[in-house]
Amino acid sequence: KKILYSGMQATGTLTLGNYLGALKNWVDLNEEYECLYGVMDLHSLTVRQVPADFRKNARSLYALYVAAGLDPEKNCIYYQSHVSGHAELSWILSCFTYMGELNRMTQFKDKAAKHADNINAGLYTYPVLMAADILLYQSDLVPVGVDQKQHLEITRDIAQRFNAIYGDVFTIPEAYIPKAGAKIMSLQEPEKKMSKSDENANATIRLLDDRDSIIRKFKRAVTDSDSVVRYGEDKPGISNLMDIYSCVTGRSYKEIEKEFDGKGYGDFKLAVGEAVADELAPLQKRYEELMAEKTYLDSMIKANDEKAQYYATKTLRKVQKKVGLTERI
Ligand code: AQP
Repeated sequence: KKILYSGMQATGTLTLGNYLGALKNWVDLNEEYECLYGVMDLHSLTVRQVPADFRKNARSLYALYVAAGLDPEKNCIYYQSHVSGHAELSWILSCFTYMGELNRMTQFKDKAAKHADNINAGLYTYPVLMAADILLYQSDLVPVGVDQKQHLEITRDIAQRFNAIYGDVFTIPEAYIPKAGAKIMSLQEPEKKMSKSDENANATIRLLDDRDSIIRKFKRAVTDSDSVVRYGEDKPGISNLMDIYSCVTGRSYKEIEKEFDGKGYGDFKLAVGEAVADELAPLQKRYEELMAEKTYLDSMIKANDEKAQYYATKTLRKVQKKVGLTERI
């Protein structure tokens, strides 16, 4: 089987964007691949975290992966920080990455603008750590939202550069970007992507929001002064809601336009809210069960950390040898 790798940062409760852009597709691709999913806690440190909240978010993220349908007995779901190879490979790869390349990363520019008081070196070298995550497991496929496309490209460039010098050390990974849901936008500012760290509660749907909040947030979603449910660049708010509705119900834009022909935005928003709440209900129930029962997750974390460590060490030793670091006796 080919290898699939992906992960998310533990920077807050996941949003519907994280779910439709990434997590839902992970579940769909699950059978076809040998899958590894990381709780990317080292990446999360690029933004200042409150330690106790951070630990809770990491655990909650792990439980959400499982609640969404990823079986930790079949998939390697582990904590990035528990496998030292990520940081070690990241250092070596940073010596094969040019400043000019990193300077072109749009996510760095966005995040630097957002966190102007803490533009740290980790934020800058974030794509190198991400390359290490992926290359460490010889991954073939990396399902991500469209915002991560550039990071996948730099990962491929670094791997190809390394392979050109040392032979076929790394598998060159492909990005998997879903056709629908790759970029879910904020409900309050539909020109901006929906983001975990958005402070405006009405802008994001969190996977753990209750049914009433979900419906209320959709009711308050910013749209336009028109009243026709139609997909188009001139209608970013409605188009975003259509995108969400389409992902959740499997209906095409055309079918949605027909369904709401002659009806107002109120009916449409309510339908989207209800469809999303229905989609998330089973996940939320499973999540509560998992969080209440401590030992199951603990044992899965332990077993999978060890598994990830085993794969990672294999690649890391090979890389160390290739670059000429002295082997351990
Ligand atoms: N709005 C989105 N639409 C579709 N996909 C999205 N992703 C993120 N936002 C959207 C995808 O979710 C995965 C996890 O992302 P991450 O945790 O690595 O961080 P991120 O991309 O920076 O996501 P956030 O939610 O915006 O987090 P913060 O606020 O902490 O920066 C990725 O596959 C991403 O593409």
